Amino acid sequence: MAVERTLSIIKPDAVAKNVIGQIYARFEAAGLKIVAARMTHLSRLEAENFYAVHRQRPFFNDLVEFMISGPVMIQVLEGENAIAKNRELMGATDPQKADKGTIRADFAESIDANAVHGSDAPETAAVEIACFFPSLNIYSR
Ligand code: RTP
Ligand code: MG
Repeated sequence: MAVERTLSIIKPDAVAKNVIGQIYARFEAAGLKIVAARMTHLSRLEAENFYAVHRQRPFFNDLVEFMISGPVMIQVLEGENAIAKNRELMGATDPQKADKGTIRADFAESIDANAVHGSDAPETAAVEIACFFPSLNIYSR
């Protein structure tokens, strides 16, 4: 299986809950290595650009408001099958539907405040990583 990179964001609700370390421990236990990380408070423009694919959706404004409601922790995860593995650790978008033991089942409140983001495909992972991390700030093996 190929070694991949994926972009992960710990969203404002989970940062406010003080569970960054607990979420990082799950990445590490699953064999995903944190090869870049930075805490930031997204601007409205950054959040709008990041979720641009959802611009026409009815939840877009709420999503952007939520993503700029507090600081976020952004990281690049690296490992075998990292994109799917991270999505598996995250659980379903709606925490009510997320499998037991997933990040969203354990730390998220609602479909809006759902604790984490993870890239959904190699193409989006590449774009999202480039958006937040110049390659010289990624510390791979
Ligand atoms: P994310 O991009 O944040 O990792 O989440 P996802 O892939 O699981 O879900 P996606 O379809 O990409 O949606 C992005 C975020 O928009 C919010 N959402 N609300 N009210 C709704 O029906 C609805 N659908 C999506 C969620 O907060 C989701 O994480
Ligand atoms: Mg998504």
